[in-house]
Amino acid sequence: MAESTTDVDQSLLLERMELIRRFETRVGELFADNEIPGFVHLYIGSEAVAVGACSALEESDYITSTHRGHGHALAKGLDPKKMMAELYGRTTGYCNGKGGSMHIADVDAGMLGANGIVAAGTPIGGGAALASQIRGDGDVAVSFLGDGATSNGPYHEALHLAALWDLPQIYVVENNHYGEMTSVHDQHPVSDLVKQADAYDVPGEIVNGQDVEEMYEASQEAVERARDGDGPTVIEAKTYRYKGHYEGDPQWYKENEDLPDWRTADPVETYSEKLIDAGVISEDEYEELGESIEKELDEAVEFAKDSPLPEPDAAYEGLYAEEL
Ligand SMILES: Cc1ncc(C[n+]2csc(CCOP(=O)(O)OP(=O)(O)O)c2C)c(N)n1
Repeated sequence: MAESTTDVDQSLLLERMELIRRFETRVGELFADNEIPGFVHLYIGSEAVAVGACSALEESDYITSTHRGHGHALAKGLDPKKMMAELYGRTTGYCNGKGGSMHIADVDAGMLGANGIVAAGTPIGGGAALASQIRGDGDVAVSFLGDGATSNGPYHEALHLAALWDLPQIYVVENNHYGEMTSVHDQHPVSDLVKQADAYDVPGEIVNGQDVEEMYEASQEAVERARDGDGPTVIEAKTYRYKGHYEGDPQWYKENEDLPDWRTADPVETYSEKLIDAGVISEDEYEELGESIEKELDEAVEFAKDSPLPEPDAAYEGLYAEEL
């Protein structure tokens, strides 16, 4: 049996990654069939990043997400049924069907929102971290952002303040090698984006974002540092965006030779093989896991389709806070 490198529940890591991979694959198919309105940006290829980072968190901790947020939401424990309903624009969705793919949020679960504005989650995470620091409750906030987002002002303002005030915030930079249709090398003067953390005297680490256990270990260290009052960390997860920027993107800008190299390090396949080889799960159990997730997704789609669309008047609801 291969030696276990981690104290975490390995089966749960695999389960969460498998759920994200299958949820995203299903969403891609439904979108192609014109079932889902709006834009959809899929997370396939980066499952280990969200799952590794969120597995180091408690339920009361916070995350902020990006326009590619389904994986983050599922990793934080959100319900695929309510997510699917939101994607379908139905009243039973997380935002009553008014948010769609880019605005899935569940404050009670610590998921402070996917976000259509690049880098906008970073100051929101900073606010959550500041609130936790003032309350003294030990909660931390993880802000996921893309490589493209690291050149946006809000990230640097948030990081600056987090460093100055020792906020319990962790920045997970998902370097998936593309920002929209441009390669990371054509957008950034540095090859390792984590170097930006030096400017704020913040500890930074590069992690293989295709390895869920490596991602978990790095996140756990950063979480401990944050809970101990020692301030923020930047983790640069090197990963890959298998799909286009959005569903329907023909990806003419991608160099074909990029893909095979990264696919050999597929985070879900390599981890399932590792756990089967180590005897943590059997091949049969792995197959059953896939089947049970597919069934859960069938039910989620059925639930979404059976749910009503919002009434036009609902556009006037939720504009102002009702309780302060
Ligand atoms: C402030 C802002 N500028 C530009 C855009 C348009 N836009 C949407 S996604 C994107 C690229 C983001 O790239 P990255 O952060 O690397 O995320 P990825 O799509 O690779 O996951 C851009 C420029 C936007 N939504 N918000």
